[in-house]
Amino acid sequence: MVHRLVTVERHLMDQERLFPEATGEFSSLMSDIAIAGKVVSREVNKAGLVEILGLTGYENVQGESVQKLDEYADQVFVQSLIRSGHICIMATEEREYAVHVPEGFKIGKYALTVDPLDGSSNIDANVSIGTIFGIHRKISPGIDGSEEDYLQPGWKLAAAGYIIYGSSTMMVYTTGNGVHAFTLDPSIGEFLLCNEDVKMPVKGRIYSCNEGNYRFWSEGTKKYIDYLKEMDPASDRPYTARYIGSLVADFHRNLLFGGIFLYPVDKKNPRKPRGKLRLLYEAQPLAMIAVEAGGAAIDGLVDILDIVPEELHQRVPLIIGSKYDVELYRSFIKKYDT
Ligand code: P6P
Repeated sequence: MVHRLVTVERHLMDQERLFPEATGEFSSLMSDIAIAGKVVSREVNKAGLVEILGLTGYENVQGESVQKLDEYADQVFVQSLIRSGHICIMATEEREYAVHVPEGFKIGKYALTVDPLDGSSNIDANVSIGTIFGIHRKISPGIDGSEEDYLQPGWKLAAAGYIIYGSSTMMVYTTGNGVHAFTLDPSIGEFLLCNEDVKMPVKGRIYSCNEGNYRFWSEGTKKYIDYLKEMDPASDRPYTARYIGSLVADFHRNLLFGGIFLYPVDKKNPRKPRGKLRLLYEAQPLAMIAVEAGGAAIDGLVDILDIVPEELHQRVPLIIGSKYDVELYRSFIKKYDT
C-alpha cells in the first residue's frame, strides 16, 4: 500500500493552517533551509570521491579550488538564505560576526542561527555529521537586524531543527507543535515525512560522552558516570556507552531510542570555562527539540532554554536527552558540586 507521501514543504503548509495569522513567510524560510540541506547533502555524499575520481568536489561559483566542506556548507546556507527576504540577520559558526542582508534586498522578520556542518572533522572517517539551526523572531526596532534579534533565550525560539547527513539524510524540525522527521529521497529530491510527533523515551539506557575527559570533570559528573556503570535497577544491567563524537548523530540516536548526551565543563580547557559546545547554534536548537519531544536540556543546573545569551559564539556545558536521565544528572550536580 502506498502511504501518503508528505514532503516537508507540504507538512509546513499543513502546520501553517494551525496558525491563522501565519503569512507563509516562515514556511518559505523553512523550505529554503531544506533546499540548502539538499545541496549540502549532495556534496557531503560526494566528498569521499574527491580524491578517488579526481572530482573537483565542491567548487564555489568562481570555480575556485576545493573548499573545506564546512566552509562550503556555510557558503550554501548564507548564499541561499541571506537574500531570501525572510531573515533580518544570520549568525553562523563559521563567521566571527553576524551577516546582514545585502543592500537592495528585502529584510525579513526572522533571525537565523546556523552551525552549517557540525562534526565536519569526522567526514574523512565517513561518520554522520549535521547542520543545526534556530529561528528567532525579530524584536529589534528599525528595519535592519541586530544582535538583539539572535541573543534571545531559547524559550523564545520560533523554530529549531537539524539535518543529519548519515546513511540517509534526514531533516528534523519543530515549531513548538511537535517534533517531525523527514528522510531525503535523492531519487526525487524530496524530504518525505517518516516520523511525526517524535517523542523521546522518558528514560534511556545509553550515555554518550567523551570519557577521555573523566579526570577533568567535576565531582558530581564523575559520580554520575560512575553510577551509570552500576547495575541499573530498571533493567538489571549497567547503561551502555555510545559516543560518536558528532553532536547531531549522538543527539539523533538519543531522540529516537532514549539516553543522555553530556559535554560538561572540563578543567583541561581553562580557556573554555563554559565547556566546548556553543549555546546559540548548537545547544539552544537541540534543547528546543529535546524539550518539545518530552526530554530535557541543562548546563548542569540551569535549563538551556532559560539561558540569555551574551555573545554570538558563547560556549555552554550541554547535558541533553531523556528527562529522567537529565534530571538525575542535575541532582548529582546539586548534591556534589554546589
Ligand atoms: P570531543 C565535533 O567536533 C563537536 O563539535 C561535536 O559535534 C561533538 O559532540 C564534539 O565536538 C566532540 O568533541 O572533544 O569529544 O572530540
